[in-house]
Amino acid sequence: MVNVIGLGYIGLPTALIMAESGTKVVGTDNNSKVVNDLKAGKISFSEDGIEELFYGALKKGIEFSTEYQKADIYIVAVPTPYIKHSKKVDTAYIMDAVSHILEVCESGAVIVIESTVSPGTISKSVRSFIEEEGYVCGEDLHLVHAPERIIPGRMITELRSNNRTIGAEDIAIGRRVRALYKSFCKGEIFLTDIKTAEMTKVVENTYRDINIAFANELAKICRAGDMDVYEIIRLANMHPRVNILSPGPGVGGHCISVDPWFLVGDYPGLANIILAARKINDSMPEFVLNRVSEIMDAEKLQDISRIGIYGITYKENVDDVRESPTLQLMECMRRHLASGVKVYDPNVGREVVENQYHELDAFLNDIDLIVIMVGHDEIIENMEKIKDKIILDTRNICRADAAYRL
Ligand code: SAJ
Repeated sequence: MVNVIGLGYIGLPTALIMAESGTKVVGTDNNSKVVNDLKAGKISFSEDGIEELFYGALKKGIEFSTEYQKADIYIVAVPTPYIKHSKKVDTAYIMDAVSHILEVCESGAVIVIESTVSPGTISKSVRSFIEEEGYVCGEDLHLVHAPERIIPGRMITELRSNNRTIGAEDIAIGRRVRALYKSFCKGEIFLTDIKTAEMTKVVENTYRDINIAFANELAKICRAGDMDVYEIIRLANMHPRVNILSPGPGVGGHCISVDPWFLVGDYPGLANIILAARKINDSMPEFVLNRVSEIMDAEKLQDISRIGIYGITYKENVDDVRESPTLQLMECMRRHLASGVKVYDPNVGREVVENQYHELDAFLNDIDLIVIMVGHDEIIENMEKIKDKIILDTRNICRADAAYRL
C-alpha cells in the first residue's frame, strides 16, 4: 500500500496514476477541504487529462483522508519554498510530513521524498530527524528521493513518458521504488544516490532559469539597440548547438523561480551566474512596467484605468498564480502608486486582484491598451477582438506589426 502525502499539483496526479495502474493508494492531505472535495469527486485545479485519470483511479479504489496511514511506501509531495532572508530551502512541510509518518509507520517502511530540495537536505534534515527519534535509517526505515519532473499543462502525459532519476541509500530499496514508478512510467528510470538525485533536480530547473534569463537579457539589449530579439533568437537557434528559450514578462511558478535560490543560499559566492539569472528574471515585471509607460507616452494615453492586463497565471493554459509575473507587475505598480488597471484571466475564477474581470468582452470594452502577460489559447483564438486595441505583447503571440513588444 502506498500513502501519498500532499494532494496538490504533484501529489494528486501521482496518487491517481499509481492507483489507476493497480497500486492500492490512499492520498492524505492536512487540508480537509481538499480531501472532502476529492471525496465528493471535485479536483481543486484543472489539468489536461486529470478528470479521466481521477475516474480511473476511483474505479480502482483510491481513497482520500486527512489521516496518515500504515503503508509500505510513503510518497511525500509537499511544497518546499525558500526562506526569504537566507534563500535556503524551507523544509518545514517535509519535516511535518515525516514526523506524522513516524507516528503511524511500521518497521521496514520506505519514505520517498518527491519534493525538490537542495543537495544534502535529506541526509542533513530528514535522516537526522528520523535518527534522533530513535530509528535506524536503512534498517527500520528507508529513505529515497524521486524528484518529480512533470510540467504543468502536460503533467499526465509527462508522468507517463518522462525519464526519471531515483536516489536511494540502498540499491534493493531503489529497485523496489523503481518498480512502483515503472507501473505507470514508460520512460527510463535511473538509480543513483540521494544527494546526486537532489542536485540533479535543482540543476534542471536552474539550467532553464539561466536560459530564460539569457533570453530576457537579450530582449533588453535588443530593445536598447533597436533590434528584433525574436528574429535574432529564431535565427541563432538554427545553429545545431544553440537553443535559446523565449523572453517573457518574468519567471513564475513554484519551481523555476524558487529552486535556483537553494544553490544561492547554500553556496553564496559560488552561485554567481545562478544569482544573476534570478535577478534578471525578477527584474522583468519592472521592465514591462517601463515599456507600458513608454507606450503610454508614445500613444498619448493618460488614463491608467484604460490599461488592461491580460493573464494572471504564471504561464499559459494553467490556473496556477504562484509567483506569477502579473502579480509581481501589480506589486511594482503599487510601489509606483499606479492604481486602477483592469485585470482579466479566463482561468482564474476566484478574486485574486483588484479590478478583476471574469469576462473577456466586458474587459476589452473597458480598456484601450492591453498588456498580454500570458499567452492563453483563449487570446490566441480571439486576436480579431483586440485588433483595434493598443497591444503590448510580452509573449510574442501577435503579428509583429500589430503590437508593441518587450
Ligand atoms: N518561461 C519563459 N520563457 C520560456 C519558458 C518559460 O519566460 O521560454 C517562463 C514561463 O512563462 C513561466 C516560467 O518561465 O513563468 C516557468 O515555466 P516553465 O514552463 O519553464 O516551467 P514550470 O515551472 O512550469 O515547470 C518546471 C519544469 N522544469 C524544467 O523544464 C527544467 C518541469 O519539468 C518541472 O517538473 C517543474 O518545473 C517542477 O515542478 O520543478
